[in-house]
Amino acid sequence: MNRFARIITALAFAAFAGGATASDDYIRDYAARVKAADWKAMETLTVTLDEHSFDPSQLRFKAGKAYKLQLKNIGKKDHYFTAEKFFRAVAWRKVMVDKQGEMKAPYFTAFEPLKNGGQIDLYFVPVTQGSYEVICTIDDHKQQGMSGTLVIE
Ligand SMILES: [Cu+2]
Repeated sequence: MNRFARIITALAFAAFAGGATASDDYIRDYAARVKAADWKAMETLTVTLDEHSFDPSQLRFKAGKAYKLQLKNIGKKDHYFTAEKFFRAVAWRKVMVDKQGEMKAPYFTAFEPLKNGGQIDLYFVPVTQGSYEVICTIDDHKQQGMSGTLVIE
């Protein structure tokens, strides 16, 4: 192999190695998984955001089951519910702000229910088993206690 071919081979390998990984993947067949789930048996869970906590801070989900996760901010400050890896491990049906609208996308990164009662409802089917971190990314809120764990089993 001449020097040029060796460089090309190295570049091709680097491109392959730098391709999709678990951390930047998402549930590509989400529409089929959402359709297959039993939405009549949907379970509703609520997380309350406040200064400076998620309550509860640990949630467990069963893969394949339909969920509505309500995020309610009862605090005096805005807060984030950021769980990038978890949000790529579930099949999204929709995200809803009651009487305001619905959003649909293959995956999301973060949600910010606004202070003094803001609420966002997430509809999804958990897929990839694992333990995922959720944090509030505003200022030092994570250090003050706004972190939690979302488990898919
Ligand atoms: Cu916060």
